[in-house]
Amino acid sequence: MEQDKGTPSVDGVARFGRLLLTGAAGGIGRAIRHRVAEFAERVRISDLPGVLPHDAAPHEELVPCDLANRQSVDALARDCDAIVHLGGVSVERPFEEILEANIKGVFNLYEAARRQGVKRIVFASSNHVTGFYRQDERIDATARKRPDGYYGLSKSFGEDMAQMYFDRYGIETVSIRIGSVFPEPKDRRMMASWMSYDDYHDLLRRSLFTKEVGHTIVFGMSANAHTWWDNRCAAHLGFVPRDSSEQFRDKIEATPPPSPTDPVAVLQGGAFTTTGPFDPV
Ligand code: NAI
Ligand code: 15L
Repeated sequence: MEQDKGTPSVDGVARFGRLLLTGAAGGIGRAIRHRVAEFAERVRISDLPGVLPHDAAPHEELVPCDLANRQSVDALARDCDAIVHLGGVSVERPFEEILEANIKGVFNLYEAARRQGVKRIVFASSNHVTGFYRQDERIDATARKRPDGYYGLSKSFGEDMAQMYFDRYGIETVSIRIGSVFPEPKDRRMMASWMSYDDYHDLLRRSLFTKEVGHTIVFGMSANAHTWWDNRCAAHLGFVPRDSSEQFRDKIEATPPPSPTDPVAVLQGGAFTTTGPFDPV
C-alpha cells in the first residue's frame, strides 16, 4: 500500500498499489471500472477471455482469466493488494455452471489470495443467500441463511469461504449481499432491493478502506422507503446510502402488479425462488 495522497480513503488508510477487479465486463463492472481508479495506483481488470474491451487506460492492466482455472487465478492475483470480486454467474443456472464459475471460482480466488498475500477482498454476495424470507420480514446479517437456489447457495459458500479465510489466514472480506444494482429498479420488488451505482461505489470504498472489517456481511441497498434488511451488524462501515428508489415509483406503479400470491410479490428472492429445477435432457 502507498502513502495517502489525498485520495478518498476512509479512516486515513492509504490507497492501494494494485487492485484486482474481476467480472469487469459485466453490468456492475462496466459501471464502476473507471471509478475504482481512485482506489489504487494500478487496476488489474479481468473477465472471461473474449469479453473484455481492448481500451485499457494508462493505469489499467487487462488480464483475461477463467475463474474456474486455478493456475490462471493464482497468476491473476499476483502483486495485488486487494480484490473486488464481481466475476461469476449472476443468475440461477444449472448446478454445473454455478459449480465452475462461482464455487470453484471463489475457492480459486481465496486460495490465490492466500498464496499471493492479498489482505482484503470485497465479495459480491447476493440477497439470494436469504431469498426465502418473506417480503414482510426484516432480517439482519445474523439471520439464518435461506438460499433460494444453486446461485444463492454459491454465494452462501462464498461467504463461508470468506469467514474461513479470515479465521485461518487473516484475509479480511466484506461480503456485500447486493440487492439489485441496476440503473433503475425494474419492478415492484426492486423498489425495496434497489441500490444505485453511487451508493454501491460508496459502500465499496468503505469496504476497501475501513480498518479491521474481519468478515463483515452488509446488505447492499439504497435508502429506499421500504426495505427488508437491517445493517446494524455492519455499522462500523459507516455506510449511509443517499439515493432512493422513490424517484422511480410512478413509473413502476404504472405497470401491472403481479398477483399477490406470486413469489415475486411474497418472497425476498422473487422469481429466483422458482427458477429451475434444470433436469438433464
Ligand atoms: P454480470 O453477469 O453482468 O457480470 C458478471 C461477469 O462475470 C460477466 O462479465 C461474466 O463474463 C463474468 N464471469 C462469468 N463467469 C466467469 C468465469 N468463469 N470467469 C471469469 N469471469 C466470469 O453480473 P453483474 O450484475 O455485473 O453482477 C456482478 C456481481 O455481483 C456478480 O457476482 C453477481 O452475482 C453479483 N450480484 C449482482 C447483483 C445485481 O443486482 N447486479 C445483485 C446481487 C449480486
Ligand atoms: C442477483 O443476485 C442478480 O445477480 C441480479 O441479476 C438481480 O437479479 C438481483 O440479484 C436481484 O435480486 O434483483
